[in-house]
Order: sequence, then C-alpha cells, then structure tokens
Amino acid sequence: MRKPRGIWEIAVVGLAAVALAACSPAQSSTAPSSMPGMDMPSSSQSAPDAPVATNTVSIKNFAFAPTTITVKVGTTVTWTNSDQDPHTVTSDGKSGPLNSKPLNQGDTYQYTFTQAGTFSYLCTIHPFMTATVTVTP
Ligand SMILES: [Cu+2]
Repeated sequence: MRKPRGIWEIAVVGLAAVALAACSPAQSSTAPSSMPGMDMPSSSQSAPDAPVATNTVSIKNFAFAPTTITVKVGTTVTWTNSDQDPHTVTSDGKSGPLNSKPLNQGDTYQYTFTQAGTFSYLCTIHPFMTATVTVTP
C-alpha cells in the first residue's frame, strides 16, 4: 500500500513540476527576446510627431492628419475638412502665415510655403487641434 502511494505522489509531484517547468521557462525565455524586438518598431510607429512627406492634410475627427508633415519650400499644402463641424487652419501666434476662414465640410484651404521653417498651427474653434508643417529648403 505504501509503495504505490509513494510512487503516485511522486508521479503527481513530478507532473506538476514538469508543468511548471514547461510554463515558466517559456515565459521567461520568450519575454526578453521578444520585448526589445517588438518595442522598437511599435514605439517608432506610434510616435505622434513622426513627420510625413505630403502636401495634403485632412481634418477629420477633430484632428489634423497627419499631424506633422514635411514639405519643400515652394510647396502648396492643401487642407480638406472632412468633419461636419467647421475647423480653421490658423498659425500658432499672430505672425504666422496660416489664416483660413472656418472651413465647412468639404471645404479646402491652400497655402504655399515660401520660407523654410517650422510652422505650427491649430484650429481656433477647437484649440486642442494642433499640428505642424516643417518646410525644408
Ligand atoms: Cu476645429
């Protein structure tokens, strides 16, 4: 009676140890190798200020998209409002060049950048809507 019990107990403990051993090394061995590899691309993709080389900006869901664009001097940038609510394209600060009227749905605003620099702008109706145009020589 004793011997079978002892063997059974050893077998159960052994199985549990195998199950634990199978689980924990898998977690600890995959986590360090997968985390750096997955963090690098996801952090660069999710960076909100990653500049996009385009001359069109859409205004949608109360946001400019992309929020940061890069153009060369002489480029005409077009903003299109896709929201039902009106938005403006207005330079941050008084001296900025962007100064649109309120754009209704489907309206566009165009501006040709003649100077290099970083031009941040916002919607005056919804000042939390901010974005940037970087103009390169
Ligand atoms: Cu707005």
